[in-house]
Amino acid sequence: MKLTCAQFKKDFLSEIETLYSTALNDTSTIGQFIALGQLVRRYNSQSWTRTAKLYRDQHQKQVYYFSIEFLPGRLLASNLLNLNLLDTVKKGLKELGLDFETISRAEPDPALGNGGLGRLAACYMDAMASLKIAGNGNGIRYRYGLFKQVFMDGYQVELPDDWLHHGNVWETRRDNKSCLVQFGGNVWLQPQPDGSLQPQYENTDDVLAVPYDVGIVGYHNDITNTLRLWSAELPPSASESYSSQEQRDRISDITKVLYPDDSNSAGQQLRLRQEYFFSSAGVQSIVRDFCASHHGLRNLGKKVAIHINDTHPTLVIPEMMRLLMDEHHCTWDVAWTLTTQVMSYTNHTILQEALETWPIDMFKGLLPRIYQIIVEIDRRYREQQTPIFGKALVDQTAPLGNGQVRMAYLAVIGSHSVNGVAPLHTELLKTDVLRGLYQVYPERFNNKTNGIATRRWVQLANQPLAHLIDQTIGTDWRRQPDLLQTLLPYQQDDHFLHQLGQVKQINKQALAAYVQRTMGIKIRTDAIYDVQIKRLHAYKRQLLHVFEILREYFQLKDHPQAPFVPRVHVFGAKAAPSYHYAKAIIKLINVVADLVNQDPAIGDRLKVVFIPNYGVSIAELIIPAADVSEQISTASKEASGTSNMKLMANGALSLATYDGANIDIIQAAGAENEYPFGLKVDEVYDYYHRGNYHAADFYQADPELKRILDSLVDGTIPGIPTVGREIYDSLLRYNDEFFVLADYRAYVTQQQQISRDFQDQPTWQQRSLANIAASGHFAADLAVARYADDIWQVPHERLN
Ligand code: Z16
Repeated sequence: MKLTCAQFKKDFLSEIETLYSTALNDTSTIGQFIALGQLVRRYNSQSWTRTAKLYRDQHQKQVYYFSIEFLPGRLLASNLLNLNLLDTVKKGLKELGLDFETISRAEPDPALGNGGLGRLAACYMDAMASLKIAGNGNGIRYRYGLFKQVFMDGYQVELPDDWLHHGNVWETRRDNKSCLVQFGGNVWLQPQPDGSLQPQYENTDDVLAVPYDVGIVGYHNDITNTLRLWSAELPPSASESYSSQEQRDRISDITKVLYPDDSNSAGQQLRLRQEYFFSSAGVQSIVRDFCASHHGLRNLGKKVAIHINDTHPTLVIPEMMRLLMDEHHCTWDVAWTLTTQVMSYTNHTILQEALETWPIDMFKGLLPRIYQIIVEIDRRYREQQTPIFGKALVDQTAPLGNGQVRMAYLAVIGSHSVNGVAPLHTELLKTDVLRGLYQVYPERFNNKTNGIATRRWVQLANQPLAHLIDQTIGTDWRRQPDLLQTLLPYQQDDHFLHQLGQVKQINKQALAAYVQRTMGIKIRTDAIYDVQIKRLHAYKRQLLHVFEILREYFQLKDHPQAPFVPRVHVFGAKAAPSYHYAKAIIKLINVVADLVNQDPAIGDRLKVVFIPNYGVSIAELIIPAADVSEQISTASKEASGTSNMKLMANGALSLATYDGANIDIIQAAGAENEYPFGLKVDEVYDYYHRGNYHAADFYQADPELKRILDSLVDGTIPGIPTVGREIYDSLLRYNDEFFVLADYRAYVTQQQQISRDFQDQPTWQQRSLANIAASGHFAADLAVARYADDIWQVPHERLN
């Protein structure tokens, strides 16, 4: 939009006056943020109204992205960027004596997700708006986001994330769009005069679902889509019957807090309540809007696409069946055809412990009518498929089995599409986790490699780099990230490579200042910044990285005079509060950090910084400063990864196993520009099948590795008698489930190569550039365009 600096200043001062009835210099930073946020909302409000009208007038097919997590990050700067107001606002604030970055940091970072899955949903919301897709998010407005992490004595301690303390400037509560969601009670089918059966309910727990809508601004295109987050409340009419505090709490508990489990299913009844709550409210409001727009229900599949992000929203399938049959009197067959036309499902993991199943006993008590419908889905599936595929395969793939509701199977059976998030992952779905269903429905399976919002992760997070790119190839890459590949010829331009190095320096200085200010650790900016940022999980193998740190530490202790290329190891990671082993690794990293950082013999050559409370905002600070991107999961375990893409786009070289999207990154940028290593999926699977992995052999055969393992238990690393022993035992007594020892030597070999290569800065910058130039492949806009073409079948704007 168009706005002069003078007008902005006037508007801002008037907003301050309206809100606070005082002078600007008498307001707090959070107060200034809120005023600025309100103003930005006002600037954009007509766009939001117009967008809704545009989609209505054009009868556009609507996409609804259902996700139990959305991790949008702070919205002030990204909204301003997308509205093309960022420079005007920065300038105007400066003229008023204010600093945009300071105000921006006052915005709470909504941590309504655990990690990759929630962040992916947010990147896709941004991409849908930027592609003019009628895209809607549907999720939960958690009162408390993912816990705030602090370290006490090196242990993780979790504190509540009170992100709504000052309210949320970006949301609009829409009472008139509320829905009732029913839990529990008894249900029976009452025969009707026309012979149909109508369910009757008694003693249900009714919950009011109130939506809070957030505008999602498209990039320079006057589009504002909607992210709808539901909050659970007491139904007004029922106030008297919910007299006890306990009953009130049971309702508000539904949306009180995000479950902090990443790639793991907690299996709690409250989680199932959350899942049905936002699935039901979302589907109800879709069907309500659809009927209001005068489309006959038989057109549902032409006008609506519902995407199921991981299994958490799978109950949209039986919920849609329920609405179509019980409220709109469709036959089963009509309802089923419509439902499967509308639904599509993304799988994000092959880890067994992450695949959701619910005990039938719990399920049918909480959701009796939904359970009846699943029983019928199961019965028909068996009836139809047994003659073709035989009883064994059908037993193994039916929605009900072993006393459980199997959510992934239900999702595949009730959708027309199921996709994995990287080529390897999709292959493993077909051959391993969903092998049986792949036999039944081969045409449903497809791959959609993940993508990232280049706008947030380069344009906003790395403005020095963005400006250098602008000066070099012009600004079109900001709309079309694949144009980044036109940077590649500058590999031969010494001046450009020098500037690229300077950009990295600036970003390292910013990170170093943060680390100094918040942790009191001084880090040099000429060191290699070796970064591993992701959830703490055994399969992600932060432990392997710790072993490298210990190797470097012993090297410096043994050979203090030998040349050593300075390194800073940067970690960011939260552990699920109930994940004992992950917490042990956190303690180990912190203890090793202290040991190394305090040792005068080490000086500033080696530093370890474990930045607490990793999240989107801290990622925006770390990623632009990274030289090395650690992507070292056990092959087959990381479905895709997305920090690998963000780090690549910011010029880091990947030190990576052949897992998830690492494979595609290595392919896109060229193996000569990365550090691939380690077991391939086939080798990992061979070990499984032959049962011939013996971790102790690697320990015995490699004295350096033996010394590192022994240091966990022999007092070399002080203060970890229990934790050290637990980790040691996981490797030697319990045979190293994730093949850390098998990959140790290959990993270290690449680390040593990195230290040599980094000293040749021009060559290093050439390779950094190769990564930046190839990163356009992984733009969310491209990924979402493929979802739009292949799965949702909705039009989208071309990417130019
Ligand atoms: C999650 O973040 C992911 C998978 C999952 O089952 C649950 C959660 Cl909360 C991650 C994958 O681990 C990661 O590899 C992938 O890049 C990401 O989802 C987005 O697809």
